[in-house]
Amino acid sequence: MVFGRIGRFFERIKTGLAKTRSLVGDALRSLIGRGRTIDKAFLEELEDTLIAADIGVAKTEAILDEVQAKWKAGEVAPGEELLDLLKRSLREELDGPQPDALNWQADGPTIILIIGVNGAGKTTSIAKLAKRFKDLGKSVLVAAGDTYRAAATQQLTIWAERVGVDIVKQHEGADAAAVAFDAVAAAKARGTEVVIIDTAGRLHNRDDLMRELDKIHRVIKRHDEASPHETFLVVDGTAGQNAIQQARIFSQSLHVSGLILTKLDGTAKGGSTIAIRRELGIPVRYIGVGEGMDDFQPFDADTFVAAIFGDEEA
Ligand SMILES: Nc1nc2c(ncn2[C@@H]2O[C@H](COP(=O)(O)OP(=O)(O)OP(=O)(O)O)[C@@H](O)[C@H]2O)c(=O)[nH]1
Ligand SMILES: [Mg+2]
Repeated sequence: MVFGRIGRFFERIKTGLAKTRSLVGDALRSLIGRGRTIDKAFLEELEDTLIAADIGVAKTEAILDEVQAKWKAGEVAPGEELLDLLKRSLREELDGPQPDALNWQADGPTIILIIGVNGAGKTTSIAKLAKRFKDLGKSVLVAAGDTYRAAATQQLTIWAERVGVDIVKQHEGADAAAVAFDAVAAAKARGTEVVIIDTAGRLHNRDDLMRELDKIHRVIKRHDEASPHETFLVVDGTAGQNAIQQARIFSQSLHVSGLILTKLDGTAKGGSTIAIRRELGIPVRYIGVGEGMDDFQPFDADTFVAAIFGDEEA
């Protein structure tokens, strides 16, 4: 049974990453698979292919250096061996905690704060996370901490109903920190195991936003000094360098424990996962591969690389 379930997950991630596979995996396979000699012309083509795959300039250079060094030392042969070297290098870059290995709390709720720029996919990812945790047998409560827009609370309410989890919310314009405080209080009273707090992606300016996040921190710490136990930064995986830049602002102001990369289904830019992970230095914890509540995957480097290259399950 368990294997069947994992198999379905793998099929889903393969489907979700289909566009990335044709740009990244297939391109690299067709360039390298022919077993061409590793000369200057080949390395230039490899560089172009890696850059086109959006894995970032830094990682591209690191790979080229490694390939050249290993080739000179006679440690790698063209063709399959080189392809394996490349996959290994990508897996190492993406490595992080085991899937779903969060900072789970044994007594009291595990509090997860979700942050990110507007439109990145925060609210949808909260629904998916709630579903994921529910499937893992945990009780979940979501907090409508984006009080900036009435529609934000409404959107989360609909998701909470669909997924079948509790929600704590207030009126538009309410104090987001008060919503977060009440949500944790409710979870403690009800014995709920996980609280996921939504936040606004946009306030009037960046200082407002950071002040609000700061305040949420302060009030939930009144419940539990160690909270939030996880802070996930949601990043639109299709937005390229711009997304990295915006994400960096958050990660400089707050401790971020993990990334959720969204919208990897509609794009060939899945390779940017590597660039984002490298540039922010934060492990990827989950990825979104569609708009539905099951279009979500705990991130695993081996599975991700296998899916990109169209390999059998890792
Ligand atoms: N294709 C695809 N669409 C996604 C994914 N995740 C989110 N979306 C879509 O992206 C849009 C924005 O998602 P939201 O969850 O509302 O984003 P948000 O960060 O909460 O936005 P604000 O609250 O406005 O800051 C919605 O139309 C979602 O359906 C994904 O993994 N794949
Ligand atoms: Mg939202």
